[in-house]
Amino acid sequence: LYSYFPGGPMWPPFRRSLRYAITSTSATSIDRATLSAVFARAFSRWADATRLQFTEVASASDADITIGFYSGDHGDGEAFDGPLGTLAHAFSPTDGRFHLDAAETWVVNGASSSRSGGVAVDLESVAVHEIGHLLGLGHSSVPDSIMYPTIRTGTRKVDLESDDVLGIQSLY
Ligand code: TQI
Ligand code: CA
Ligand code: ZN
Ligand code: ZN
Repeated sequence: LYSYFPGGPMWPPFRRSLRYAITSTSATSIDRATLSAVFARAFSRWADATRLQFTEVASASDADITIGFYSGDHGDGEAFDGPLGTLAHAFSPTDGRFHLDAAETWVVNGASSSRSGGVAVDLESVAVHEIGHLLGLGHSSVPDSIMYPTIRTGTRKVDLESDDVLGIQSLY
């Protein structure tokens, strides 16, 4: 079953249209247009299950949600750890920060972003999971759900399970 963060934080009911900005991409070799497309697809999975709408904006100052790639210690007390381990993290509502570990070998549509030969991590799968956290979902005990706390490396899992849909629909 799905879960929420302690206290059930959520985006308030009068905020059904959320804006996101992709703000820090210098630490990744994935090009900007590709990132826009991947995150747009990831947000649309959640938009399709709710009345929420997501729009990309250019500037962090206009955004509710900010997305960026960082290496190691990046100033929020949750340092990244190099390849594998922590892949990304997102804060609960209404913080809106979503950070990705630039040290991962991110894969988009089956194509790797680096030639390092590291273990491939599917960017869209991680994005769909982290957006669940941004919206207020915790982890689920259903193994096939997006919000299950582990994923096999190299796997692509981007479709919401009925458990994810029930969880987000009871919140929004
Ligand atoms: N990052 C953890 C995660 O997003 C960070 C985390 C641990 C966390 N406990 C939390 C975030 C509680 C919110 C609430 O779960 S991760 C996966 C999965 C990670 C893991 O890098 O380990 C995905 C990121 F589920 F596949 F294991 C994305 Cl999809
Ligand atoms: Ca890592
Ligand atoms: Zn961070
Ligand atoms: Zn998680």
